[in-house]
Amino acid sequence: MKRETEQVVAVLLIIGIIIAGTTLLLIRYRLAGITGFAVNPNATVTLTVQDTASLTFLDSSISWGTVAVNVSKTNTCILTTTPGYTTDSCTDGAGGSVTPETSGLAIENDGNTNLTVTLISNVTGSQFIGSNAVFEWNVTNIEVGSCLNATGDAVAPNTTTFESVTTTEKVICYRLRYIDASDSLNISINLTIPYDAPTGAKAAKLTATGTTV
Ligand SMILES: [Ca+2]
Ligand SMILES: [Ca+2]
Repeated sequence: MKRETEQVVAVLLIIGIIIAGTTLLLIRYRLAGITGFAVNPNATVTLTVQDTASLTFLDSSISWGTVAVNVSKTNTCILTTTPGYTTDSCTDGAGGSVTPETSGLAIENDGNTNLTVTLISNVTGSQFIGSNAVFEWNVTNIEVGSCLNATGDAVAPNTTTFESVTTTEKVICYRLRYIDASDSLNISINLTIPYDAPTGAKAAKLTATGTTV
């Protein structure tokens, strides 16, 4: 009897160990499964796009060639917005002959930020051509909506009529947009060359500057 009892105990122990082992395996399995569901993996990709302020001249020159002044003591008036020369801006009649220049200068915001654009000339009219010369610029949008005002409304650039160039920086557009469909300005030039202007080659340099706004 005693032996039988011992065998029973031994069997019970073995069963107990198996159950315990099975339980441990189940717990371990469940824990592994729970861990897999609980983790909620996230990934992030971050970067910062740098502002690039860039302004370029699409059309960077006006060349009128050789201008023959009028011998009848009238001024020669030339304008980039019309082919050849025009008498529209002259107060005393037609002038001489000039090589046609059908377009003015053109600038474009080719960066990725809006720009406040200023324009400056290195010379005045009299320094460029001679006494009593007129040297004027006029800035207009090439593409609709290119220029915005300080509060973000679409506006014409700041020189809506011809006005004398300045040798100090003049703001011509508070916000020239960078969006390609609306990012360009035209600079027309109007010159009046007195009949008695000193002869020789003449050159003026205009500088446009864009500042991130
Ligand atoms: Ca652009
Ligand atoms: Ca454009």
